[in-house]
Amino acid sequence: MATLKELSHKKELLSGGHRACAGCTEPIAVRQILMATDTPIVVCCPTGCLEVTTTIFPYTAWRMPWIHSAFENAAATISGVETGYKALKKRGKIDKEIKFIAIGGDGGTYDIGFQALSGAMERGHNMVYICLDNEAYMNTGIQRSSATPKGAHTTTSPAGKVIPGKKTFRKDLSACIAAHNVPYVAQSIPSMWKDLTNKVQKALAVNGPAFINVLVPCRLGWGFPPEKAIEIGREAVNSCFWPLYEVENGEWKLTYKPKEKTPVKDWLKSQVRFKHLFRPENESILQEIQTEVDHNWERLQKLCEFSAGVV
Ligand SMILES: Cc1ncc(C[n+]2csc(CCOP(=O)(O)OP(=O)(O)O)c2C)c(N)n1
Ligand code: SF4
Repeated sequence: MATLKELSHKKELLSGGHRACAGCTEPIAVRQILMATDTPIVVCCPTGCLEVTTTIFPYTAWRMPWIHSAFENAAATISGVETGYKALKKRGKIDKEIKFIAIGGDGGTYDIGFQALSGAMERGHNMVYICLDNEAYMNTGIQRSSATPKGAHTTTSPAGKVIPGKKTFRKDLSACIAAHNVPYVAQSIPSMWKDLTNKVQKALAVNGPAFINVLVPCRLGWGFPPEKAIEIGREAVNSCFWPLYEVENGEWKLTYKPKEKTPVKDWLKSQVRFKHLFRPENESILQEIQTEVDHNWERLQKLCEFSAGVV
């Protein structure tokens, strides 16, 4: 695996000068993703923060072939491109090794693009789908998605007299994709660059579909100072709210175990979207969130132990 020094010498495939907010972790994640390979890549992005901030007409920040597709069908678009590539290769019209990646937000992945993603995974395309999960529809003004955590304030789950933020827990999309029995599924975060670049390398190396769910702290929707973005991501991992693991050919493995599991309220406290949860009347919600995180963490560890014995 490449060292940080080696990676720093590589040409950046996403240029500066894009329009993401200061402190946004999406461009950081994308740089890490694109650094993980020397093979030429074609990327497809549905509508979302990454797309609107990197492709303001007539400019592009992508130093590579890049396709924009509708909000609902990035996985279908890239699987079509991959199929076209295979056909050209078969006819001897192309001999280059090329990799195909779709990168969507949680709205375009957990919700509206879910059918396209599920279909592409099931058909077995040689492609990687990466979700940049900032836990809401940020580009259109911070509306809740099925990835938004319970209790978060968004413009469509506003914390006030009627509701105390989002009422339901988040969807476990990584487990949904693992249930498609694809060769590689993982969760990662740009706060742990080595974890993310290793996982992208593995995902690109498998013959078949791979999926990586990347938590990307959003300074605007989450509400934190821009310089805290990487630290806040690390806290999500250390509290086990966002565990780092991979599912390789059916075997679940933790790729990072926090030395000390921190209370999830410390992570929640760092963000404006959870501010109301610290009022005395919302104490029980904090407890519910901690119970859910503990339960998911226990279950994940058991899955890892169990699958190591049977795969
Ligand atoms: C079918 C459809 N519905 C709604 C929209 C409007 N729209 C564009 S981007 C977006 C939200 C994107 O959210 P997400 O995928 O989470 O990406 P983020 O902006 O948070 O990075 C919405 C609702 C659209 N373009 N197409
Ligand atoms: S709204 Fe959030 S995800 Fe979108 S560019 Fe700004 S910080 Fe990044």
